[in-house]
Amino acid sequence: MSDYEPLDIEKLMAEQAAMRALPDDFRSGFIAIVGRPNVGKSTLLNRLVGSKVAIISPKPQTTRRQILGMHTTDQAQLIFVDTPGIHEAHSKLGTVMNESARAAIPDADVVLLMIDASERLTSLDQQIAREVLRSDATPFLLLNKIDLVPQEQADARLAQLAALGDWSAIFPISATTGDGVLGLREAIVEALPLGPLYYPAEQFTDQRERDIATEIIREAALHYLDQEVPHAVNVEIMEWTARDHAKSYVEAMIYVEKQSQKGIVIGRGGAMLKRIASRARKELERVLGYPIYLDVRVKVRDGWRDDESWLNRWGYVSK
Ligand SMILES: Nc1nc2c(ncn2[C@@H]2O[C@H](COP(=O)(O)OP(=O)(O)OP(=O)(O)O)[C@@H](O)[C@H]2O)c(=O)[nH]1
Ligand SMILES: [Mg+2]
Repeated sequence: MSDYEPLDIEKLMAEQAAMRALPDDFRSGFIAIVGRPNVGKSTLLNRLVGSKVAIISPKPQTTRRQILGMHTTDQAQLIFVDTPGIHEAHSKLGTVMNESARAAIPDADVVLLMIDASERLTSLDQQIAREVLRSDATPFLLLNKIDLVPQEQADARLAQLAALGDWSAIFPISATTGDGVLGLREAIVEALPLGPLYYPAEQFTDQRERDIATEIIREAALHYLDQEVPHAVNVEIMEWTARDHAKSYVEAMIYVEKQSQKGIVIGRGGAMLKRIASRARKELERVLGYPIYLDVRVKVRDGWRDDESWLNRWGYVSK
């Protein structure tokens, strides 16, 4: 008996045939999505990919690391890189998040700088714009959430943004309604270089099921928690037992930074934790497509956001 999976020759041959069938003018490349927290980067990623790849929340600093989302057609492979919102960091985690976001810029073929049409333009937006324009990537500026503002306000903001620098193109869009997103995707394909398939055509993210699960549990926690608590939450999968023809068993730990936060996450008689776990389980089953038995507990790790060993353990590293 070998320890290795048997080779699936038919699958390999089909993959090779697919590779051979690539047209000569096939395009591919990396498209970084950057901007301040909460501007809608992850919402756009999910829409461009057509599946839920990244979690979304109205609270800032939701995304904590680079997340890849792929979209492959007969003509092109678009590899989107969602990044953490660039912000003024107050912890090691914040610093690492910013570094990881900035690192996506020089590696990209196209950079999408996203601005929230419903918010004022800040000096941080201008600073990020300078960084994007300084890179060799094709710079696209996206004015997002145009569904939230009157046309005149969007027009005024577009004029302001045009003055920020020499953009290859500026797109007013709504990541939520999809307005303007198809046109954006077509322009991205045109801006990509000729290139190979970097990932199998059917792959749409670089995350493993476990990574997706930790994020979805954190998304549910973010949904119910307020103020400082969401930022102090981290999730780790402790056990994952796949069972054929039955529910997979998943044990997860929610870490917080203080005893008082643990009390809030558990809630009176465990009510809050039940709500978080129930919401997370439903979403996880929807995304993964099979039943899950989810057991969630809570533990305190004093000041983990400033503790390098915990940050490393959870894979929060500068890319
Ligand atoms: N009305 C409206 N809301 C949007 C749009 N795009 C995103 N949002 C909302 O804005 C909030 C933030 O969205 P995210 O996609 O999590 O933002 P993000 O830029 O990834 O945020 P971080 O990960 O924290 O940097 C969520 O409540 C979204 O539903 C849009 O086009 N219109
Ligand atoms: Mg995000």
